[in-house]
Amino acid sequence: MIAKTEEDFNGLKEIGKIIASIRDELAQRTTPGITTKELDDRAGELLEKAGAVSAPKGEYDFPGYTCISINEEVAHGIPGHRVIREGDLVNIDVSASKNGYFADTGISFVVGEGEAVLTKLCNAAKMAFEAGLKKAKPGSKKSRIGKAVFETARQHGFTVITNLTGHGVGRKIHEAPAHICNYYDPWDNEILKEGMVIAFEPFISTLEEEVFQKEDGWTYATEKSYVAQLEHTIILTKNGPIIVTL
Ligand code: M2C
Ligand code: CO
Ligand code: CO
Repeated sequence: MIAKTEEDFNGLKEIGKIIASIRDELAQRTTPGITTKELDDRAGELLEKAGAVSAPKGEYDFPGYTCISINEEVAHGIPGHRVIREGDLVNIDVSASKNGYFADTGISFVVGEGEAVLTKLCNAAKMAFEAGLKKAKPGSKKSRIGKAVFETARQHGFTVITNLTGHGVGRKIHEAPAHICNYYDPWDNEILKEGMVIAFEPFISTLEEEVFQKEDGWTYATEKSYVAQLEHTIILTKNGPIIVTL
């Protein structure tokens, strides 16, 4: 969407704040021995208390309030009986709506002491996010964001996932612009606009460049790589980006 009115800005900030605090509470509760379903149940309680509706459940009939992905799972992981272990790479992705406004946020992190490469991967996702954010300006080409993400991944010895992308958000969970790539697409001539609302979510990988969908019809996974994501909902303005999910 293009945010124009005070109501738009306030609506996006309200749902952004709600999902950011749910993301942070779930991340804090992610300790060895807890199941992904236990985390998701807590998200369900928190969403209800806040008067918000899970976007995956409400828009796509996803079997969970949030998407929780572990190790070889990259995104759209279904909360269930999988037990989280020390050293696991976990991604928690929370998206929801309130009063007709949608926001989307996600974070990857390592539980307790893990392999050094996993921590490095999560830090690279953060750096790719920051590099892309610098290019997220009204009047600039959308493709500059992906270029910055790709270059940052390479600088840190990693690659990017080419078949998962960021997207527009605001009045729907996924809306125009359809794709914010993790690499430079020379055919993408789209210009970012004042007030444009995007969910920017670089996916940085240790090796493979594509995810596949598992037989459950939801989970995106890799064969032999780890992938880290960092996602925030951002309103682009001439005075700089407003991150509503900080
Ligand atoms: O937009 C995402 O970040 C998720 C969508 C949840 S709806 C089941 N919030 C995303 C991540 C990866 C792939 C597609 N979409
Ligand atoms: Co998301
Ligand atoms: Co998203």
